Amino acid sequence: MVSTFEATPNIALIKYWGKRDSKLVLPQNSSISFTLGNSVKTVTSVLFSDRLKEDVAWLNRKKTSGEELARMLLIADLVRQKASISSKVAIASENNFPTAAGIASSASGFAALACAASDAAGLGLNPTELSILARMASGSACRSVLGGFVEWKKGEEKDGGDSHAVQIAPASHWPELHDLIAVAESGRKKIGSSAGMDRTVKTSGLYAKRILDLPSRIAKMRQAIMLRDSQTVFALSMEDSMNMHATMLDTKPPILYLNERSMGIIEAIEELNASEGKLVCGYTFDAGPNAHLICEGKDVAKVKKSVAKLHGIEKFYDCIVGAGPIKLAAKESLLSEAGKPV
Ligand code: 2P0
Repeated sequence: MVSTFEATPNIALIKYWGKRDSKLVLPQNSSISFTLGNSVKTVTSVLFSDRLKEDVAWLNRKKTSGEELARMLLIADLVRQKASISSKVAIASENNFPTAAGIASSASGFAALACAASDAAGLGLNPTELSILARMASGSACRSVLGGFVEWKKGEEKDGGDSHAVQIAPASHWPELHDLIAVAESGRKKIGSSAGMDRTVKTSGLYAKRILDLPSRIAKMRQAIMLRDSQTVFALSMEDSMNMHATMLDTKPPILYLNERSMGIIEAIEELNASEGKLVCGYTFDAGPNAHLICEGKDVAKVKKSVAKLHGIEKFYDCIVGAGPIKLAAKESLLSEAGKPV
């Protein structure tokens, strides 16, 4: 039977950038995010069937090969192992937003794939097991398996059994919070996150200080979220994003994800906050130039206006805090029962 799930990206307020174990995808530090709702999403269908002649996967209606296919099959293989099945797999996945452009398409993609594959194989995994499964393909995906406000606990165990996401608070805890994504460039990023973060861990002198500072920043962020203290959440988000991008610049050779449009957005938000006499918005950037503008619903129009006037802003996505992956009905499937794209 085909299983279809929808999952959404998440935006990290305290970032993951660096692994202590590349094979098991174990991070150097814990991270905190909220799962996005109401806008950007991935839909993924999975079928395990003895009638299929080969493993096959489509991403955005294009048949995948090489590394892209291998990464999707990594999840399928883990599921086959757990379920003790040897059937071939068909996977179809679609994003309604730019892929691999720093809007966390790998987070929503692998969260949806982990949910759909384990469901298609009848595994019935709990959220912790699903989070660990998604983590094996992409670190940030382990956070998108849960809704609301999420912490990925870095864990201590060698096998990664305690490195998974936990929910800090459900989406209903802070429904006024938005992530207004300003798309400054929708092309694929030049250097992938995995290669980029490995290079930062190896060559950035600033990185050790970041890792030292993170436990206290994480504790402060967790508390500020629980108190819905927007001033502290915005301030810490900007601080952590700038600190992560500083370690990227300090990487040899340097990694530059921000472009002149990103810089323009930073200036515009700094001016807006100064003119309001308080923080109405906190900006945060992932591995790409697109800005995530964290603000409350009442200020979205104001924030959008201050950024929309800048040259080259292609598009906005207005996201709220989302409830996490959902199983879709059979009529929403991207695959036929024969494993062909529909
Ligand atoms: C994050 N990013 O915490 C950080 C902020 C990008 C910058 O997680 O190598 O695609 O697959 O584990 O999860 C992007 O990295 O990397 C990411 P892998 P992933 O959201």
